[in-house]
Amino acid sequence: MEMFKITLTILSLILFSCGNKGAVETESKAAVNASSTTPHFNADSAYAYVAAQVAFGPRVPNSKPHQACGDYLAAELKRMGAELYVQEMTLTAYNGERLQARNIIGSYKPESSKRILLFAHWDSRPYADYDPDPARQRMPIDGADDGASGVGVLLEIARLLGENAPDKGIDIIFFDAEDYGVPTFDKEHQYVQNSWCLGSQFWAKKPHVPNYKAEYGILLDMVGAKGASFYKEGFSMQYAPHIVEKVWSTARDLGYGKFFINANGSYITDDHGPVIAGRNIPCIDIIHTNLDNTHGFGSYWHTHNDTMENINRETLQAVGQTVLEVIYSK
Ligand code: AHN
Ligand code: ZN
Repeated sequence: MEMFKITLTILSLILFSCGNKGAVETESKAAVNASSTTPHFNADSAYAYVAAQVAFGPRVPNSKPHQACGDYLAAELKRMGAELYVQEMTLTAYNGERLQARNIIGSYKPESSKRILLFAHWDSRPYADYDPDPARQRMPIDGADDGASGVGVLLEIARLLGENAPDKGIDIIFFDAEDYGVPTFDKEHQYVQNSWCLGSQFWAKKPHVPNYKAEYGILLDMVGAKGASFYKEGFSMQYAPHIVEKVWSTARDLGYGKFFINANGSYITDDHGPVIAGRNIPCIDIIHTNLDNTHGFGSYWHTHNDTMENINRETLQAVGQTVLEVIYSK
């Protein structure tokens, strides 16, 4: 025992006298400050979450892949330590069809009154109405970017929230039936209003928590394509210009200015609309647009080319790390 004590004393003497301890300590403190408390977004992990959704097949309401993918998303949020809410709904589509749908919600720090809402749609479009091949326009699409990318980024953020408790409440909502809007080939129903964003319209009228309120919301829609460009979307600038500035300047500071373009974009019908109008929550939409195309989106939009081949880790990284920095910073 005595021998052991002496050995320990000698050992600590050696340890404490080795090198310039003061300098080492200063250096490690600086490194901690520089990296702040924001966790590192793993783009490989996000990519795998996008691929996992696409592997179920098109997530069209009333289909087997939709049911299975919804179960998977709910189980993942739960596994990542979120408090889970599943809002089941029967929605009516533009053509009168009844859709069995679910909004899937994961909450971190549910007791906190200061909250941030992050959301994306998890369904995929039942049609490829912009596909160049007319014979395939009535078939559902993979929706790797249109749907799965936003959910994939948010699942990676959920994983990190489970490991690094945030200092404020965070809600992640996967809205259903965003992409069931009237297709261009259906001449009978072109007059139907509000055919997009059915799940978020339902939630805005009946949120998962009565009187739900958040400080602000961030929608991720088509955030995974190679070479994506995110312009400052019209409704975002109208209702949440301070959040747009915060997100775009954070992205620029992180070195992602080539994705987050410092210029205004068009007004887009999307899930942020019902959340802004129905809950009075300022929201922004991070969405890839491209004005070279008549419809204003990527050339693969609502076609059979919206596949995993188009998904790029660098884009997922830019969006995921930027959103993380915004929600972990003061
Ligand atoms: C319209 O084209 C009306 N809205 C685009 C919203 C959307 C569709 N996002 C993904 N798919
Ligand atoms: Zn779509």
